[in-house]
Amino acid sequence: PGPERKNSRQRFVVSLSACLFDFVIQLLPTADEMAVKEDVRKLLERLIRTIEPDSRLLSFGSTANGFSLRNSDMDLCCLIDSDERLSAADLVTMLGDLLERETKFHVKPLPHARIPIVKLSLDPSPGLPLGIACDIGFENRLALENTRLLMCYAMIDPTRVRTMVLFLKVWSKRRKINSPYQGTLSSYGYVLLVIYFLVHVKNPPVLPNLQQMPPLRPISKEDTHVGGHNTWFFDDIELLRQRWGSSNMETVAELLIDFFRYYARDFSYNTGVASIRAGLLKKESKGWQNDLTGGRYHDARERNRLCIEDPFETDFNVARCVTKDGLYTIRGEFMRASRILATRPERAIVALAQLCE
Ligand code: 3AT
Ligand code: MG
Repeated sequence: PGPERKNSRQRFVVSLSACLFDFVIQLLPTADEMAVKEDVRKLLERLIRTIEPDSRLLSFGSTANGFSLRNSDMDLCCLIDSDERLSAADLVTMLGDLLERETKFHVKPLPHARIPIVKLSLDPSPGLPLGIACDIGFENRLALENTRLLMCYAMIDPTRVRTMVLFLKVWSKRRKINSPYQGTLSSYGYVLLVIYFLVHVKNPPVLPNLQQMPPLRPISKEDTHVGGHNTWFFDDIELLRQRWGSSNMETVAELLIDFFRYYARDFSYNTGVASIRAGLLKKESKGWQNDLTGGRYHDARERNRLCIEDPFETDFNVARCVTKDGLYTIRGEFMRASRILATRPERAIVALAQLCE
């Protein structure tokens, strides 16, 4: 490119980066909101302890990993530190009854779901203008660990990682491609796509692979396995910050532009599996080809259109809810975003508004 074009590109990415920071900051939860959520967690923990005295209620998902937007729902996990405990289904039923009696929450127990949960919500009120939505699950230790993994990734390079993730969450919600129940991808799935891109696609990488770094001291299998899954990763973030200086100096805008281009054009959707643990894998090697028919599920063919390996539950495709139409829409959105950013409108703020229209 001639020097003039190069200059105009430089100006655009600098101003787009500034706009991205401003945009995202406005969408962060307020201190008030965080305090209310913590109060709700404590209240619920107190109530649960009337059923299971040795239990703790922990937060996971976006409220705990640093990727929370204003008014995002609360994911809570109840851990019970005793050997004789009720089944998750029984707990869900009992807790549902208790909360219905004792609180103002709307309560919906789902004891027979794949992962039994109680769904709660509070209507908006003057002190809580947007209400609150919350899911309580039981013994979901893997979710606590994957939350901690994402949080560690966020802490290595908070500015670039958090800005990209938060922007993509807003974008995917506004563009209506963030509903696993309607055949598109969960927030968790988008976060994994971002980390995959920053660890395995960018060269030099923006983030190290925390699951493949050598441990500082010998580790035993008991310490690292949860329900048969290896959940070890390098989590000494202070040390990592001293040691890991990425030589990738791209701005958040450059990374975002490249992210959209990569998933619009280059990712091999038909054969590839995005794994933050192991890089690009083949569907074939995991038995995730989408032409596999038969089996227990009528919709087996639909389940592996988009493949994202869970970092710990490696036989689990995080994007299994994405349908053929859903993937078509998502890729269309990646292309649209890529196109808008390639035209470099005069003002970066216009590009952002257009992206999230
Ligand atoms: P929102 O702010 O709620 O949009 P989030 O970061 O809380 O985003 P999700 O609600 O999608 O993300 O997921 C919350 C946590 O639940 C993240 C992860 O620990 C677990 N989780 C969600 N979906 C899956 C999945 N498909 N496989 C394994 N764990 C999952
Ligand atoms: Mg959530």
